[in-house]
Amino acid sequence: MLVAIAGALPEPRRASLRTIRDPETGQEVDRGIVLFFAGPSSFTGEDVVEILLHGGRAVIASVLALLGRLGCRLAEPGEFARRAFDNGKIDLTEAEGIADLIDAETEAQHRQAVRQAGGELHRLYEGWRAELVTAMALTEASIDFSDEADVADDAMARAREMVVALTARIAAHLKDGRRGEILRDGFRVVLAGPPNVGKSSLLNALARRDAAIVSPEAGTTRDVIEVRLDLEGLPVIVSDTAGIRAAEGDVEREGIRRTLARGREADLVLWLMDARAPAWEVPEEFAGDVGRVMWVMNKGDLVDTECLAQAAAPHPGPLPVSLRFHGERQNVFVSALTGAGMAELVSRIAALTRERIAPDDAPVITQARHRVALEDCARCLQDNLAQDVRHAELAAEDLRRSANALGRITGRVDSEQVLDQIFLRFCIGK
Ligand SMILES: Nc1nc2c(ncn2[C@@H]2O[C@H](COP(=O)(O)OP(=O)(O)OP(=O)(O)O)[C@@H](O)[C@H]2O)c(=O)[nH]1
Ligand SMILES: [Mg+2]
Repeated sequence: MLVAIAGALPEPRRASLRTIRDPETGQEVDRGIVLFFAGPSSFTGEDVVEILLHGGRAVIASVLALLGRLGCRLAEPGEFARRAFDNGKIDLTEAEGIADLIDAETEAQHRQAVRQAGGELHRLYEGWRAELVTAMALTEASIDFSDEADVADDAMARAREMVVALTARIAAHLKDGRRGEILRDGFRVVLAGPPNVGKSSLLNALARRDAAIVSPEAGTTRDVIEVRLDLEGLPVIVSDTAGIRAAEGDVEREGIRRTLARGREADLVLWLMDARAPAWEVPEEFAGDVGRVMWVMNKGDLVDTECLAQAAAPHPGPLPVSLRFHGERQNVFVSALTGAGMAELVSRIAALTRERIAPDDAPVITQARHRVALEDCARCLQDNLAQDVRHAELAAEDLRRSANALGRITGRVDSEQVLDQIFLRFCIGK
C-alpha cells in the first residue's frame, strides 16, 4: 500500500523523506516523512506505517481518499490499543494507563498514569497470579502424592504459607484509603451551608470564572454545579449546592436533597457561614463524620476585626482530633468578594487533598474494577484458608478462582463487555 503511493518501504525505524503521489495519475499530493515499524516489535505488534504530512485539510483529505481507494479504512476509537492488547503487547491495566495518560489534567494524575502505562500494576498483579498458580500446583501435588503422607503434608503446608503471605499483601493493598481512585477521579469538595452565605460566589472565586449564578436572593442555586480544578497540581472537583433551609417549594426541596446526597459522598464538606452571623450547626447528614467538615466564614469584608475574633470563638461541643489542621481548628475566614483569605483556603484544601492521596512508592488501586476483582480474590483466599486440609481438591479450586480474579484485572481472563468498556474510552487514532 505504502509502496503504491510513496515508493519502496523504508528501512524499519528510519525516517525517510518521500513524495506522496496518486498512483493512477502520478500527481504529487504532498512531500512528507515516512516511518516503518516492523512487527512484532511495533506498538500493536503488527507492521505499522506512519506518514507525517503537512496538516492542511485538503492534503489530509486527498491522502485519506488515496488510501481509501487502496482498501484502507480509518481506525475505530481505541483500535490501536485494542490490537496491542490482542497481540499481547500490553495488558488491560497498561491500556487503562494509556487512556488515563491522555485524560490526565494535573501533574499528580499524569505521574500515576505514567506508572500504570509503564506496567507497574501489570507486574504487581501478574506476580501475585504467578504465586497463586504455584500454590495451586503445590495443592494439586498434595493430591497426587496423597499416599505419601510426608510429601503431601509438606506441599500443602508450603501452599498455605504462600496463601497466608499473599492474603496479607492483598489486604494491605486494598486498605489504601482509595488513594489511587481519588487521584484518578478527583478529590470531591462540596460547598454547603445556609442560603445566601456566598457558596456560589466562593465557587466562582475558586474557579476564577463565573461558573455559577450569584444573586442577593436566597435560594438562587438549585442544581449542583461542578467545577474541576487543579489545586497545586492535584485534581479537585468542587460542587456548589443549594442552600439548606426549610424549603419553599418542590424544586428547592429537591435541590436540598441533592446537596445532602453530595455532602454524604464528599471527601470534604466546606460548611460556609456568613461571618456576621455564623450558623455553626451542620445537618445531621454531615455531623456523623465531622472529620470531613471544614467551617468557612465568608463575607469577612463585612465584619471588623473585633467581630472576626469573636466569630472565631470555639465551636461549641467537643472537637474531634480529625478536625484539627496542623494542630489548629479547621475554621477559615474568607471574602469571596475581595479574595481575602482565598490563598489560605486553597492551600488548606490542597493540603487535605495531598494528605488523602499522599504520593507513595507503593502501587495503588486506580479503578473500581480492580478493587472489585481484588476483593473477590481475597474472598477466595479466605475460603482456601478455611478449607479442611483433607479437601485438597476444594482448596485448589479456591486458588483457581482467586488467580482468575487477578487475571480479570490484567485481561488474561477476559470478558468482551469489560474490553469494550475500556477501549471505547479512547479517542480515534489511539
Ligand atoms: N460583601 C460580600 N458579599 C458577598 C460575599 N460573597 C457573596 N456575597 C454576596 O452575597 C449574596 C449571595 O451570594 P451567593 O454566592 O449567590 O450565595 P449562595 O450561598 O450561593 O446563595 P444560594 O444559592 O441562594 O444558597 C450575593 O449578593 C453576593 O454578591 C463576600 O465575601 N462579601
Ligand atoms: Mg448559590
